[in-house]
Amino acid sequence: MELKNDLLLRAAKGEKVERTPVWLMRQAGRILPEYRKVRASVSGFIELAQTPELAAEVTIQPVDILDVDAAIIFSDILVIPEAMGLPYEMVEKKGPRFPETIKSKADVEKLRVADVEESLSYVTKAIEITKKELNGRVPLIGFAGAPWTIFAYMVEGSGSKTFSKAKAMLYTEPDLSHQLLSKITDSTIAYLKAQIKAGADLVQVFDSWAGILSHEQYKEFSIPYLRKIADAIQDVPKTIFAKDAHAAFPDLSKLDYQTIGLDWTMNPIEVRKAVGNNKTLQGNLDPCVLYADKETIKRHTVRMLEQFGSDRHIANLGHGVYPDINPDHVKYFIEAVKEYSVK
Ligand code: 1CP
Repeated sequence: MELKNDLLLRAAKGEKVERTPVWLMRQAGRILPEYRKVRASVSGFIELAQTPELAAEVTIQPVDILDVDAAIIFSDILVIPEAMGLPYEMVEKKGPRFPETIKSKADVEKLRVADVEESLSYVTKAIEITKKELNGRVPLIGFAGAPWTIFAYMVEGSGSKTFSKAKAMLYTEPDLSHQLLSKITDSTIAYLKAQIKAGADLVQVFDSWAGILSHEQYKEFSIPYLRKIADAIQDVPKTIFAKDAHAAFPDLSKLDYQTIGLDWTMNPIEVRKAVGNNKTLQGNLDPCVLYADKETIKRHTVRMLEQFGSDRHIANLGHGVYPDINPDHVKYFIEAVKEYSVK
């Protein structure tokens, strides 16, 4: 199926684009009343994510309503631990929780490498339905968590400000940590390959907790696994988003990801110097700008576009959009990118 709008893919590959493509991290499942309506018709997030027709419906909502240049499949990074044998729950208003966590060698050995066909076919089905219903309007982004970020949830058992249990394991049990990271990596590679086979046009790896590791830890416990994933996936462009990983750009830029995501604390001009001209950069408006009025949103968006320049940029926020942001303000951002990035 020929894509009618392939701006995202061309920008990722470093090809010429008429204007900068734009999408938002967490664009599905947070801000739209249309999402909340679908969500209220099922028992919760997990049922929604596991019902391919509904997952496809909420994936497409931002394309219809916000007019973004890409869809991202509605799922969660935590489907991987579940497929490995460590199920999660979504606690209303609080987020994910693992009833069991990884504490010992026996726990790691009990885990399996995910059998994607058996455990994650609801995601690949949702991708197939979404691709069909999108009918080539925009590309579809597949995604997974980075091995370190998945490890953090599996050991900690929930979200955390410090992830101190997970970080402690890296210091006290480095060999066991590598063993767990390897299993997660193998699962992730199989999972991303299945997403691509089902129709994902680009994949993004979310290292949301990159920034809590020391530089040394990041080099030892995240970079090698990100490299293994990048080298194993060759059919579509790849994006790495490593939140708060300021010191990691020289290492990240050596990996085979065409696009590097920036959070809002990062300076696009400095990052461009650190990674060179062969990468596309994605980001990085502070999501909180979207609480402000239309003029303010426009001013900050234009400044962001100027900082990145007109080539090799995919406009986005510096992290996910917050649930209480007005969808109209999201539209102001998207419209501003479209209007002011035209060559
Ligand atoms: O629009 C989209 O992108 C929707 C699909 C999506 C994605 C890409 C969801 C649905 N989750 C994610 C990724 C995700 N999940 C990340 C990486 C991106 C990021 O940093 O934001 C992370 C860290 C998670 C883990 C997670 N899932 C959290 C954070 C927990 C913490 O540590 O604070 C939470 C709150 C969830 C729940 C979740 N995931 C997605 C939705 C719609 C929800 C809310 C659940 C509900 O509706 O009850």
